[in-house]
Amino acid sequence: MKTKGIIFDLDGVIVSTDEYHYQAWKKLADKEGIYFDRIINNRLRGVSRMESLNIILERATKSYSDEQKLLMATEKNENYRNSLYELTPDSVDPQTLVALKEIKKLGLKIAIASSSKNTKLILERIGLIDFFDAIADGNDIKHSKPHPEVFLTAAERLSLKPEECIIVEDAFAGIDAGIAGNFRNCGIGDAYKYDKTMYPIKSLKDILKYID
Ligand code: B16
Ligand code: MG
Repeated sequence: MKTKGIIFDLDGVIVSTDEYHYQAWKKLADKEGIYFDRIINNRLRGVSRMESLNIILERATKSYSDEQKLLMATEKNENYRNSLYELTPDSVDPQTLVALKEIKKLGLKIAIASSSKNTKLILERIGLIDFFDAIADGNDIKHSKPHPEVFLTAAERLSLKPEECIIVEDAFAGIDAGIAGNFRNCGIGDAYKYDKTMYPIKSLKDILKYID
């Protein structure tokens, strides 16, 4: 089916907020004396804040109550949000902007589909809040990736069918979510090497090759 829309993940695709997530989780893990590294961090890509914390706590030597977990997730989010104020429009790779404008020029619709509840703040900071035709984020969904809900919501807001869209992801969980929702996918960053990635891309401009 002809491609009519591209749905982008945010963290790790449009902007490198994935590094801020890592730094904020690392600070929390170090404080609690829990081993955490960048390999484990890759498992947090695309999954919700609380699911991320539960993955980190797999290495904990003591157990935590739900109340303690909530406090930890809140503390991490406060540190993470403080780092988001470092973002400016210059935080977006100029090549990313060129690719997005090129896709729009072809007449395709574009959307953001992110598990993050901080999506709007990030898009405001990088000056792209009004750039996309639709936004679906962590505030709109019950299930985070690998569930397809966020991509299905974005496609619906674009008034497109999943088969008419390509999703772009850096997370294994995001690629799985796209497949579960019947979307074609491009994998960038960590997802470049994933065996379920249909179109591995090094840079966003490579998407143009897969638009039919
Ligand atoms: P927040 P994405 C995801 O965003 C991140 O990849 C993931 O690491 C994070 O836990 C999740 O958002 C929730 O983020 O704590 O800001 O609500 O990759 O789907 O854009
Ligand atoms: Mg991501």
